[in-house]
Amino acid sequence: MPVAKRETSDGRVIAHVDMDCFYVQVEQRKQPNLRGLPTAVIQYNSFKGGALIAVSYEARNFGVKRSMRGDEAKDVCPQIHLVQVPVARGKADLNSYRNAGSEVVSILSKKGRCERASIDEVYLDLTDAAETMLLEMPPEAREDIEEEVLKSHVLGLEIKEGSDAKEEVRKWIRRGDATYQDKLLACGAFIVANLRMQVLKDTEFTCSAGIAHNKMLAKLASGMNKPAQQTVVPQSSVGGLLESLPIKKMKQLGGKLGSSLQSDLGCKTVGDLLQFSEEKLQQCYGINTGTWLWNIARGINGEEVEGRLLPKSHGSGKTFPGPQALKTLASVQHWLNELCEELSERLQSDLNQNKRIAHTLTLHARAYKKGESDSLRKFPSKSCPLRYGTTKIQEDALTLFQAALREFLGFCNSKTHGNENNNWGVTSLSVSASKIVPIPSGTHSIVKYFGGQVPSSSSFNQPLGNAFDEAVPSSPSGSENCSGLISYELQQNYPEGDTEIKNSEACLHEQDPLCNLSRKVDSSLKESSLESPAGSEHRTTKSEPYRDLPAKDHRPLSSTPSLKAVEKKKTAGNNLKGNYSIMDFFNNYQNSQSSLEHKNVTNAHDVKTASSFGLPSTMDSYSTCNQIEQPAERCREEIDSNVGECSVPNMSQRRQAWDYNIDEIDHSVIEELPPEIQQEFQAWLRPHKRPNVPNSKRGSSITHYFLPDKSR
Ligand code: DCP
Repeated sequence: MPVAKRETSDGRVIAHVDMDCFYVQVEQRKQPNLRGLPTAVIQYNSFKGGALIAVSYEARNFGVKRSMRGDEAKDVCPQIHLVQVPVARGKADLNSYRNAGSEVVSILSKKGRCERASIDEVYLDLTDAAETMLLEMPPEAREDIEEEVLKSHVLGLEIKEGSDAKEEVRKWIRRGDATYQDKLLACGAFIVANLRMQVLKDTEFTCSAGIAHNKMLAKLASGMNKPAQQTVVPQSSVGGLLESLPIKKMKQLGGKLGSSLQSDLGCKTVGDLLQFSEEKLQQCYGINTGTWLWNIARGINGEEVEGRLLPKSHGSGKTFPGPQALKTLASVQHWLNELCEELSERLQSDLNQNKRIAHTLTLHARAYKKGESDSLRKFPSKSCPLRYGTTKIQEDALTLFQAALREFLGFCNSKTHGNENNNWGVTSLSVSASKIVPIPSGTHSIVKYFGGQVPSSSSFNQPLGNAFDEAVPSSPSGSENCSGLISYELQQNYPEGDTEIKNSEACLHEQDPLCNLSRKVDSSLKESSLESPAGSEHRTTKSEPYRDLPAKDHRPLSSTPSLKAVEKKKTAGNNLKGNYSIMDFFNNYQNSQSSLEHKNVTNAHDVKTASSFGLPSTMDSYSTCNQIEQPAERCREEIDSNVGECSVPNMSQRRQAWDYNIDEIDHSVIEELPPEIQQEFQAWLRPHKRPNVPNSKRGSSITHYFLPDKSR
């Protein structure tokens, strides 16, 4: 949902830089003989010559479009060069494109705050650099203006027939009566032109850019003059730009909201929105969206450029169109394994290179169910805490898929499942890792993960910093949380599959392992379904008694989307920061949990419900209870019988009391931690190590988390 943000009244210079036919340029750099020739990058699919995903401007001149297949492209442009996207694990390998994007980002980020918005686009806040330039060398004082600056397009600048466009731009840049904002934009034109030239010099890639006073306008402008050009949006031209801009062209209006504006309010262009009052738009679309619409009609957008050079999430996906749809659990598992392997590699390299860890694993899929009118209904996205290690990610992704499939199909014993084969087909699969946070550097990090109080003999007695918010894992909100780079990749960059796994067909009847597993997962879901707030998309399904569940399936699963719940959860957790995050962190690395743990572990829905009644959520209770020196069973009784016993106001007190014996820590659990944390952990443990501590001394609540897992 769009978020309305007030715009600062100070002048700003924001640029949106977008690479030109990016994958083609990357391939042309690999094969310089293709430069200047009509070229397209295709996915490796053999059907009608594969799908085009990037088309060079030379090929576009012949009428080649991205929507075409290779054969069609050859029809309209017989001399076109079709380059296949690199392939790994039977799917497109985008690493070379990602790395090329990173090269560009490292150049662009030198001049101001930089936000990597997708694999090939970046926002820059150049306000400071423009202000400095304005002070040191104002545009009107410039005699020599680089060609690249003069080639800028300035919206609203009238270029009379026969006049020299570059001369007009020079005049616009140097005019004495320019507003302060326009002077800043003129400086922005210099800075961006220089950056683009630098990118070309260092990477051999061309890019285009939009320069405006906010992100929305900069993004609109960057696509107006491509390739290798830049467009400036002076404040005075905003009205004219939006007046003729088709509603669907505006970011965030391409979907249902845009359609509703067209059909319900009769708006064809963004400018048409001007006739509606803010109140009217709020009545129709809610307070926030209404205000946002009122703002965009006037070109107002206060969104900040986030300083983010790394992706918000990682993902790996693949589509299986038409006859390639996956129809057996075995084939789904095969592809999930491939996707998870890739995801795991990327998580590992993010950890190694950037010292970041991801907290949430999400599975998205598209599927159909044969012979039913609702066969197009959405396959639910599912998420759970992310455990590092390829096998664990694979296991968890499969469990998520099974839970989602079960929900998608309805009850396991419904008639449709008797005919076990070909009742369903999966046309796309993806796994993503989100909620990525940096591991704080140095020894401080381990303290952060431990929620404040570390053993008194340790040298890490400092209280927790504010890193706990970061470490709080939460349920992602489906695609909303997979925004930015990864959402783009997942939604648009799927290669098409050409492999059909002919393997043992999955069975969906009562005896089927999937049925059993799904039931188990449903049971775990039921825990939260019962408490789901009204309106939640979470679907309650038939469930087995909770006590029958094997520990393995007791990890929390949450149905997406649940943004609001996550927000609530954050609020509810404000007083609980440290305690909350450490428990979540270690839960992620536990292979199994006891029934008690399951009972207490929750998902966002639980949190929302509990919080809304002013009670600590079950998760809060979970954290709280395990931080005090009490036997776990006693604590559980307290949760069950009197939530107030484990209530929020006591948190700080209890946090102080949290302590445990080093010897109680099961080292096999530590081995599952990210290497960085392991190292610190080991260093931290060494001085305390005392062999042969009798079991009877193991009394603290932390034991609950670190005891060896007997089920393994
Ligand atoms: N991409 C893809 N599948 C899509 C759309 C894009 O794999 N459906 C990839 C290939 C593109 C890259 O993402 O090169 C960037 O996408 P853009 O939409 O920015 O398009 P291009 O950079 O190719 O061209 P343009 O110059 O029009 O921006």
